Amino acid sequence: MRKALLPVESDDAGFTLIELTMAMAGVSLVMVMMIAMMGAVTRVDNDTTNEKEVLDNLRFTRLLLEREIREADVVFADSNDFRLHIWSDADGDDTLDADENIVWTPAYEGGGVFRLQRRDGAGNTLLDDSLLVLPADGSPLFGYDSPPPGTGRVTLTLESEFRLGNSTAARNLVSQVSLRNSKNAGGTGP
Ligand SMILES: [Ca+2]
Repeated sequence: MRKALLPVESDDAGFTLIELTMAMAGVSLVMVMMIAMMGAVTRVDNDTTNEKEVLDNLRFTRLLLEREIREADVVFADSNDFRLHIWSDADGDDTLDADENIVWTPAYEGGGVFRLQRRDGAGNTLLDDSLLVLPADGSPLFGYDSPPPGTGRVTLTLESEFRLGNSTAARNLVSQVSLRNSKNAGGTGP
């Protein structure tokens, strides 16, 4: 009895080994597929995170500039496509105080990328977080409805690049801001 059973047990063992090998191969295949899928999901997730971060920064920069331009009283004549020179009479005393004499210019970081820098006459300097590039469509950073100092509305074109897979993509935000307190509609500033 016992002897008769032995070969059967042996056969069972061999069959189980083949089964096990096949099962392991199957599991390996599924794991490889899962890892590949997770890689793809992570890449898409990274792209989305990059784009979201860039857009969040751009929106914050736009908010900062919009608020400042809206409150500005004068856009000085030396303003141009890449330089915005304004007077924001914060204390309303009709006098140009040092900290109300504000210049926004690009500060180049290299590699075609720059940050906006805000300087005032009191020596305060602020460097914005957004990494900007020149607008691909050739739009100026600062556009004017009428040449400074007769400006009543400033158009901002803020553009950033972010990684998309193995390449880069660009997003821009365009915003038109009217000077609410304009003292220089007639074209004369201090
Ligand atoms: Ca003042």
